[in-house]
Formats: sequence, structure tokens, C-alpha cells
Amino acid sequence: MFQVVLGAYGLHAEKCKMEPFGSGLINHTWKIYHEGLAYILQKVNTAVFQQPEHIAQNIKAIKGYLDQTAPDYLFVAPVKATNGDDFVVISDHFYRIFPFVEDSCTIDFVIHAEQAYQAARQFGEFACRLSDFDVQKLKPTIKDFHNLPLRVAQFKKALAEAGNERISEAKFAIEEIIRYYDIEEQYVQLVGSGALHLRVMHHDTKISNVLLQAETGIGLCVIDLDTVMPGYFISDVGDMLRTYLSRANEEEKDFTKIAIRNDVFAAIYKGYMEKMGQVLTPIEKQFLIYSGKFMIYMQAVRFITDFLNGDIYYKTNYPGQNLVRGLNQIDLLNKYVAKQPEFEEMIREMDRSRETAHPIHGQLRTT
Ligand code: GN1
Ligand code: MG
Repeated sequence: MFQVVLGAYGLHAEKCKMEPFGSGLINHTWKIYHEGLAYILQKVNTAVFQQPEHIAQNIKAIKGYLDQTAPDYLFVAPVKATNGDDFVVISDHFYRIFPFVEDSCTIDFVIHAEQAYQAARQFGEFACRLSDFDVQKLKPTIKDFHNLPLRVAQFKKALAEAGNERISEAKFAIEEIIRYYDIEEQYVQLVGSGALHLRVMHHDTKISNVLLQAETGIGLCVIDLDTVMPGYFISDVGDMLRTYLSRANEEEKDFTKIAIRNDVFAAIYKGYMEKMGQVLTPIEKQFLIYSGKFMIYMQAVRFITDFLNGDIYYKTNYPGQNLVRGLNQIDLLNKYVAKQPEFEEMIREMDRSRETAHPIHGQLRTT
């Protein structure tokens, strides 16, 4: 199989060294070395991305736009196969290859706030550079991906259909998800009111989706563009809050290790607002803290739903892993909610000091 895929790109399998790469739960990824050059090979999960051609079309449209409007911006598009295609189909599986950006690295955990700042700046820059792009030109690559009411409906359906054993194992998680139904209600209200603008969003803003300069740790660009599609800013900011704030990630079984770091919150806010501060509307900005609740809650709902469904969506390595992940996210949510008043005060404070530094606009800098 690899021979055929690599051959389609003019690479000789016997001359390639391959190693598994990254820690994604959906696609399979390898790093390939071939005649002194490095590449990233990805097999797209077509159970999840049912129309991978949408991914290719979106990336092409964005690349065309950025080539015109921001030629200096680093945008890592897939390499074309020798026949000019953006991906290769082999027995129903979709493969594509990216160039590996030299002297870059990725990290799996936010160790210190500076890394969160660099990442938030990159996701902010991506959204900002595309803020005038006609979002209607993009197709959803996963329909209703961050549609919380739909995720909650899927949870309710899974609950109605699950066996007693899984329901009793997940009792506490289920109760917690029900206790937080107001997060969904608020989403419905928010979207219904038109307060959030449809924008080009990345939808998977975990730290490993940012390329950093290996030597300095400075952010280079964002990668893993499969879920780039129209969405709301609460998806991108919310997923950064979800995945950067605690040093322990969603796989951690010892929940006493889940703790929220204020300096990381400040770094995300600063980095994102440096780029998006003048793009987001004042009303949108009011929902920045809500974005964390929205994404943490939705992830808890998705993990618990998958557990109730018998673990059919997320890759798992041990029985009950989706339940652990869901409980982990519920613990994070409780800790996040407790921090909300402090975050509000921090934002007020950061806005005040920025206004003092830039009295003319009373606004955020864009650089
Ligand atoms: C999946 O494949 P990966 O790890 O980048 C998922 C995200 C979840 C994440 C949780 C297409 O992302 O939405 O937040 O797992 N992607 C898809 O770890 O479902
Ligand atoms: Mg991904």
C-alpha cells in the first residue's frame, strides 16, 4: 500500500524511512525521509471526513487567497501528486503528503505560558489573515462538527440506547453532563441572536497543531487544516483554553493533577487578541470566557457519548478510556467554572493596561 501511495508522489518506497508521527485521535500520520528531504504522510479517516475532497477544495481556496493577499504568510499546503492531484485514493482510503518544515518542531504539552502565547498568536494570525475571505466559499469538512445542540442530542440518543452496565459505570459523568445543560442553552441563544460572526476557523487548536521554530520556540504557523471551515471564534479560543490551561491533558487519570494556570490564561488572551482584537466585535469578546466552558463541555459530552456508544469514534488503548477522558473533562470544567470570576478580573486588568499603553485607540494592537 505505502509503495503505491509514495509512488504516486514520485517517491521510491525502498529509499524511504518512515516513522509514526504525532498523537492524533482520528487520522494516521507518519514522517518520511526520502533522499535528504522530510515529509509528513497522512491517511485521512474517511469515517470522520466523509468528503475529503472538501478538505482539498477548502485548502486550495485558502491558499489561492493567501498567495494573493499575504504571500509572506507561511501556509503549509499538501504536495501535489505527480498527476497533479491534491490527494491519492487507494482502496477507499485517502492519503496526502505535506512538506516537513525544516527546523520546526511541535510540542504535545504546554509547559510554560510563552508557548501558549505563541500558539494563540498563530491561531489569531490565521483567523485575522482570513477575516476578509468569503467564508461561504468553504465547505464544512465535518457537518455540524461543533454544533453543541447536536452533540447533546447525540448524547441523549446514546443514553437511551446504551446498556445498563455502561450507564451505571458512567452514572456520575451523565449526571454532570445533565447538570450543565445550561451551557447548551446559552449556545442556542448566542447563535440565535446573531452575536457570533461566521469566520474561517481552524477547529482543532491543540498545541501540537502549531509549528514552532525548533531553536527559539517562536510560532511559525498552524498545521492540520482538515477542520478549517466556517465556524465561530469560540471554537478556536475555547479549544486552546481546554487544552492549554491544565498541564495534565485529557488522558490524565489522576484528576488531582488537573489544575488551571492563570498565567496560561493571560497568555492565550494576549496572544489571540494581539491578532484578533480588532477583528472580533465587542459583543463577541464578551463570550471569550464562555468559549472555554463551551469547548470543555462539548468534549466531555463527546467522550461520554462515545463511551455509551461502545467506543466507536475515538481511538482507545484500554477499556473505559473514553469514560476516563470524559470524567477528566468534567473535572476540568468544574475547575474552569470556579475560575471564571478571576478570569473576568484578569481580562479587565489586561484591557485597562493596554488602554493606558495605547490611549489613542483604546484598542488592541494588531502586531
Ligand atoms: C480529535 O484527531 P485529533 O486528536 O486531532 C477530534 C477533536 C477532539 C480531539 C480530542 C475530527 O482530534 O475534535 O477535540 O480528538 N477531531 C475530530 O482529543 O473529531
Ligand atoms: Mg486533528
